[in-house]
Amino acid sequence: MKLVVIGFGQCGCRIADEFSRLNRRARGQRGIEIITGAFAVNTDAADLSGLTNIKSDYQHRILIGGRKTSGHGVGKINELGAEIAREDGDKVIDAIRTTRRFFESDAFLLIAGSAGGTGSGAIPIMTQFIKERYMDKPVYNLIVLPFEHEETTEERTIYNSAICLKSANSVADAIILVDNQRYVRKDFSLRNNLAKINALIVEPFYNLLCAGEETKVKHIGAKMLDAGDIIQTLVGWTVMGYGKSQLPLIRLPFERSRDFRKKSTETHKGIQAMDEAISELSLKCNPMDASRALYLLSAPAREMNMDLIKELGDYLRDIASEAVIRNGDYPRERGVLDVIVILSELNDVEKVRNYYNKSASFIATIKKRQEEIESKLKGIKEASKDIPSFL
Ligand SMILES: Nc1nc2c(ncn2[C@@H]2O[C@H](COP(=O)(O)OP(=O)(O)OP(=O)(O)O)[C@@H](O)[C@H]2O)c(=O)[nH]1
Ligand SMILES: [Mg+2]
Repeated sequence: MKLVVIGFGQCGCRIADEFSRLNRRARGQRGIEIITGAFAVNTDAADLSGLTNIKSDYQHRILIGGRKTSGHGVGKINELGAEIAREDGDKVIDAIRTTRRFFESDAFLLIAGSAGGTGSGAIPIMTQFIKERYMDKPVYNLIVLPFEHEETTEERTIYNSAICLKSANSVADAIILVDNQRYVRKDFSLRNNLAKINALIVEPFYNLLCAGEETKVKHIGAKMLDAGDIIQTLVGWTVMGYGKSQLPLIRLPFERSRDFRKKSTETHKGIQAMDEAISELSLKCNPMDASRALYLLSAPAREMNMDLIKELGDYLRDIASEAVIRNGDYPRERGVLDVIVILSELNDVEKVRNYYNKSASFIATIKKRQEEIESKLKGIKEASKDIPSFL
């Protein structure tokens, strides 16, 4: 599957930059293209300069809202981010038009953090713009939710996230939710290592996008997972998971592949990887709420067998029993077996619901505060009524 990737704001741009790196890896290691165009859109000029992989010309690193922000961002005011996107959105459309291999793209992936200003406001507006112009291609969002410490220290974090998610959900074909906090659960040092988190967010896309682009027979599985399967799976609220098991690099001659012990070890490793994918989903959710699901098993050809694929299917069927499940196998890497799981068309996401609930009370607080300020201002104005003025 080939994507046009567009990042908005600091978070979105850095992750889009990571996708650009992923494409270079696919080209170098596998001779495959998975990204037809990668763009970074921001109101902050310094952030755009800090990227490393996306081409550095003005049609790939796109500065918007220059007049309004003088290149310094919108300071978490996502209403301003949305307004700027409405005014400058054409710059992005013009840039997409220059993508040489645009016609080969299967879908758009727009990326942003929900808690900031630029990305949070721009992503729903640009999703709508792009959908109106390119009706034949799905437009997906990947939205990054804030760390817990951001939610507790800054009220605007939750409010921004709620507006961003509600707006995006009304226009995007699917929203892949990624919770920053999930990535620091096991390794707290990651809180300060966004680059590492970005690499982890993007990693599952490597095999997922490559699998359907292979042309060499030895890399085509018994059931090839292609763009059609992915497009059929991605609908509405979506989460992804990724798990990996190491395998011995070399098999000794006496470890015959028909040995029953070896076969049970393979199955065990496969289940272990899927277990990890499910427990490390990009956002905590209940798999029973998914109406669609997909899994892709990538492993050396000789480690894969139909039993293993079936076992993985049975496992997923048990935990996501309401879902239509698609699957694929991808004969590839030496020494590792990995499993990617997508749960989509989720009919409930607790975290999103909580953002909505908390924001509803926040809106009332803002209104009350605004009224208090206005009444105080009125008081001081009233008191100054008889004082002469130089102006
Ligand atoms: N995973 C990840 N999250 C990030 C990154 N940069 C920022 N964030 C998160 O994104 C949110 C803030 O959004 P930003 O992208 O910095 O904001 P922005 O869109 O640039 O908007 P303004 O700076 O307000 O104009 C916070 O929740 C951060 O934790 C990143 O590189 N990776
Ligand atoms: Mg910024």
